[in-house]
Amino acid sequence: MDCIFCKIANGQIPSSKVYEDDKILAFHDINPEAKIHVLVIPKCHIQSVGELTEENSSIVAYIFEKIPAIATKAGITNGYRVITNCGPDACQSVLHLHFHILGGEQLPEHIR
Ligand code: DGP
Repeated sequence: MDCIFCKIANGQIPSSKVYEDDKILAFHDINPEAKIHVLVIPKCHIQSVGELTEENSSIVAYIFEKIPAIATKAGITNGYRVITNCGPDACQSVLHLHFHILGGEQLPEHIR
């Protein structure tokens, strides 16, 4: 499968890692939209929120359990925003489920 985030997850494409375990990877966004901008992905391929099912949705809870520690490890100390884009109208550009963590500065009310 020609998925850039699968390639990042399996090490074929390098990334600036913040956190990794057997299920998920967190790395700095190549095109940051805030002073600190980290992406968290499941290592298994799920296209988007729109592809979540009873069978695969536990990874989302797992990701959210890890997000506070990932944000701290990335250097975020004063709050952050978590965003996921799903589908064309949301401008999802990489079709592999991912959560943006944005922080490190006062964010505008609306971003992305
Ligand atoms: P979205 O628009 O929600 O699908 O966000 C995709 C994000 O992925 C976008 O902010 C840029 C980032 N991105 C795309 N390709 C790469 C890459 O090869 N490496 C890294 N670190 N980030 C990438």
